Amino acid sequence: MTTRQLSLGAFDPPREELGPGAVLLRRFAFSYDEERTLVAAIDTIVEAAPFRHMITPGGFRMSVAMTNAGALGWVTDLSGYRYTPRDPESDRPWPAIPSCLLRLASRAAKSGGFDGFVPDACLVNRYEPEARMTLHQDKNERDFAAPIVSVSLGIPAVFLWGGEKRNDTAKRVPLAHGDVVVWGGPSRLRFHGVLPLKDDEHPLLGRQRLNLTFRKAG
Ligand code: MD3
Ligand code: FE
Repeated sequence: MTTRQLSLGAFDPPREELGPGAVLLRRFAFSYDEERTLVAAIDTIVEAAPFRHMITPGGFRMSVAMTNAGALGWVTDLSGYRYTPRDPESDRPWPAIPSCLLRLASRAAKSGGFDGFVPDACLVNRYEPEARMTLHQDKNERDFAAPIVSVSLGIPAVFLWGGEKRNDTAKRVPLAHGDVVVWGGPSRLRFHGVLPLKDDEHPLLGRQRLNLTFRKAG
């Protein structure tokens, strides 16, 4: 038996380095929990804070529907992008991040080289066929030293992995059900987006893609 085989623990996820500080862990989401457990946890968030299409500062309705969990939630409206402690639709605090999702995020961060990651915000994105996210940077968070951990579920998407400037050429990275990416270090402020979703059907989630992003926002 080789040293590598002997060193295998409960699992040793295949990892793809996308760039400095950015690590793709294929199917990592199901290493500790069954997919149904994770989907049920997302359902508890959506029951307390339903998906909604937010309006950009420029007045456009986002094709991606969103909600949040955690002490802070990301919102946009005509007055701008920001994090808020309450859901503006209900004026109640955002639901707590379910513990299985918190554990998933910190285990993934650790696997990507970021020990001690405790997110205070979980943005949940829902893409139906044709929904997209144009190239942008995530810079409403207070501390760029913390990574962002993303979890993809449901039908596949093509992720656009750009550079430090909007016009830098973007690499296309297919993301599938259960894939987790840790975006930290020099990759934290790179431009990124998602191409319009192709119509497809997932056995558990139907005709949609859910993406969770765990952040340290405050
Ligand atoms: C790279 N979401 O919610 S997740 C977003 O698939 C967002 O829904 C996309 O971009 C989605 O802001 C992409 C991957 C991701 C998230 C944050 C990043 C990649 C990132 C922050 C910095 C660099
Ligand atoms: Fe983003």
